[in-house]
Amino acid sequence: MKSDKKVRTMFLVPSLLLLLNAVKIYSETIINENVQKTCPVIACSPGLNGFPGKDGHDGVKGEKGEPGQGLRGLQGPPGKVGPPGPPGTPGLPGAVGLKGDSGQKGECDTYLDNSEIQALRSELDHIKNWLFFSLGRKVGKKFFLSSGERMRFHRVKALCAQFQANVATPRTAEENKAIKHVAKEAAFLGITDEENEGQFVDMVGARLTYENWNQGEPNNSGSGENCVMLLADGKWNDIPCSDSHLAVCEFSD
Ligand code: MMA
Ligand code: CA
Repeated sequence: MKSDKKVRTMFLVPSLLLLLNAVKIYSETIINENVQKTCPVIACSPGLNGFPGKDGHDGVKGEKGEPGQGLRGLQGPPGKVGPPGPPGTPGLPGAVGLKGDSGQKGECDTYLDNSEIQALRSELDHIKNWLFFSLGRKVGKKFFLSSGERMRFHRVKALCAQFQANVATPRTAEENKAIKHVAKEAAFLGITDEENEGQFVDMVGARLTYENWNQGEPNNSGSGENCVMLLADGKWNDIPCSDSHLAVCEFSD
């Protein structure tokens, strides 16, 4: 029995030593793991850390940094329209334009045919007749009209000329009668002897072919009488051109 016990002991002792060694290695491993898990500060620093201190004063502002390397953002929407600026200086005059097309000659003739023109002429004659009936008198192609105003001879000439007319100058007894009808009072005639005393002529200097002097006229009375007036009865008298009498003009078609 003693020998069995020896043999068993010879085998058991080394096994026990191996087992002890394994337990030792295992227990050290567990201890190291627990230390790292439960007390990292103690494991890394010799003492306990205090509470964090107060914030320090602001430092000096640093220099502007370099532009960032990031991608540029999208362009923003346009800003509001600003107030209008002051007006600019006037521009230079533009170039002269091209010459226009020549108008069509006689284009207006196409607007009225002959019958229409004839109708207008007829109406114009109609209106003239009304005028003569109420204000004037027509003899042949001549018609006489009075403005109803009295004025000196040179003004009568100017007034008639203004209407492309002439001072009333009777060439016949009929015309003389027509002028008497138009003139409700004494009127100047287009006859003078301003150029040659005693030589009465018309407004273009032509000798008279018809005369109707009152008895004893022309007498160049007083300081001189170079103009002629039509009396109420149709007779003529020479008078000063500076007198004022009715203006009667004669118009031709
Ligand atoms: C006025 C004057 C003359 C005219 C005589 C006629 C006195 O003068 O009208 O022109 O010849 O009368 O008596
Ligand atoms: Ca006279």
